[in-house]
Amino acid sequence: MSSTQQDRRQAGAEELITDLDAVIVGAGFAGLYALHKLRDEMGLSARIFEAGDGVGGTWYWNRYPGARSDSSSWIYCYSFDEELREEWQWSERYPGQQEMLGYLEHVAEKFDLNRDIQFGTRVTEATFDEETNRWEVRTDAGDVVSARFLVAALGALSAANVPDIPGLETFAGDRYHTAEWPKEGVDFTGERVGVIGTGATGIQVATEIAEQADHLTVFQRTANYALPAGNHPMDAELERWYKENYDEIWESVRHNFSGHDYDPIGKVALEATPEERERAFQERWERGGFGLWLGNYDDILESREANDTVSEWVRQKIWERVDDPVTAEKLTPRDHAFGTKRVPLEMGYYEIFNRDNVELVDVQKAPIEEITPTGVRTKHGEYEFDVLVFATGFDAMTGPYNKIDIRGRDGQLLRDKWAEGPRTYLGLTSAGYPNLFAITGPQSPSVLTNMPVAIEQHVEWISGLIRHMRDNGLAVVEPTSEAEDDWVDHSQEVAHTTLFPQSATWYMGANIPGKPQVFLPYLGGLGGYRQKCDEVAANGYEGFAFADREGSNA
Ligand code: N01
Repeated sequence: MSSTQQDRRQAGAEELITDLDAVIVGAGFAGLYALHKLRDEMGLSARIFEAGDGVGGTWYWNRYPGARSDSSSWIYCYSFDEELREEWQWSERYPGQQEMLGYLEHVAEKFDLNRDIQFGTRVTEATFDEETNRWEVRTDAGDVVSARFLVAALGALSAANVPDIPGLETFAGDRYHTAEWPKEGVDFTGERVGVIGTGATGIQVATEIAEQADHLTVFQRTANYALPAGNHPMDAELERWYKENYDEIWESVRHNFSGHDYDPIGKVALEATPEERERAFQERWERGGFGLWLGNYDDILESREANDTVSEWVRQKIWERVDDPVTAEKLTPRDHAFGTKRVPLEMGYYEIFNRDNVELVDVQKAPIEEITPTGVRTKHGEYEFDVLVFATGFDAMTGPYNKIDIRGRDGQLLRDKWAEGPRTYLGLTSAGYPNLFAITGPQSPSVLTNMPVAIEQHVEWISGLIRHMRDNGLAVVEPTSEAEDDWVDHSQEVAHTTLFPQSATWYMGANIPGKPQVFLPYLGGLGGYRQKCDEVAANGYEGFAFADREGSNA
């Protein structure tokens, strides 16, 4: 809040309140489509508040070198507009950050969205007023807005996590988190660089920095099973193919498990011969992408024995690519099952460790004890740097909600309600928080899917519900506690039929000290989830309670 606004509030001066039908928080893939849908297709008054000074969300903030999509470009985009999909040309299978950002800027321009986006403005508070049945939303720019609906398009991975390492503030060199990368870029030429973290981001950024820096040290706590991306330029034939088959391709990704273009093998690994498995794994490896993870045998993420077959196979592949056996062993994951931690895609990552200017430090064996003015001290010694890069991930899924004071009925803070883990109905709504909708929120398939496909499903479902309310003179919607309890239980049950909860991952909240350890996304698959949401709607929005404008139950 600006000091003038603060002074005004403290002095109890009357505030300028804007009335809207909907406030949307965030101008990434989700927020942009929500604005288009609610404003242009449904005629509602709506505004986005966006902390960045441009659209793009993830693609606005994550400008680090090597940032790149890991979903096929022709399905990592919107499908809702035929003209948009025809006119846009992707240059690669996996577009880089600048191309992704360019796409989202193009979308904002095409649909004239910017006029209803307030940039550089962070929503700090949202309070549901039980008298008026409206949300009062406040921002750090001093705005006060009253809205019937609040749409959280916050992103699942938008609350950057910088670990609380002693001495962090004392570092005298330059320090960056990958998700808050400076727009002007960073020149690593001639620099000694330390990268902390080897998740999907750390792997991408280290691969690029290795080429430029004088010396690069990668601090690895958990080795990952990274798979070759298999990126390639788009050619005319591929573009013709996906444009001609667009409807069919999208019909498939909307209804399959992950929203990606990988078909499961349709049998179990343990019934295949070793030769068959070898062939199946090798084919997927060569094609690149998530095929080994999302298009593999049916039992690899459910049976430890089946999983061992692919885990061991990927370990061998890592060994084949790294010259030094000690480094190869450090890079080989042995503490978790393949695929239970988000699988990163790489483009030459393992080979950087064959270079003279790159060193790998295992901080599981020798944890980081302190950041010093000149570098990083582990149990085994001190490393000196000019630049430190934190590729240390996010307070995933619930973190972005916890950063805002969201008060529902009886003034209860959402973060207090979620203190033991998120509680939602369908990952879309939460009891006690009427007319609040989460796009790709916790307990929805979200991060386990190709996000734009999941986002379109959510935005379309939410707008269907708002339309239903309008057609029936309803003003307030809220899930029942029973429906919510059932969904929370179901979402945990599904996760626990798999190997996922056995690994310490951000899916489980394990990367943030003190965070409750519950499986955060919904593992039932996008297709099944879509069907469930559609059934709920077809059955008169079962599990929801409605009230009219005066608050009378309907
Ligand atoms: O974050 P992460 P990310 N000391 O949490 C380590 C998506 N994404 O930004 O594994 C030392 O995965 C931590 O160690 P450990 C994708 O969904 C997509 O890489 O917790 N190390 C880990 O190595 C992805 O999963 C793309 O033991 C510490 C790393 O930091 C998600 O974003 C690209 C530490 C964090 O890895 C998050 O990925 C990039 C400490 N104190 C990301 N604290 C696409 O391609 C943390 N670490 C689209």
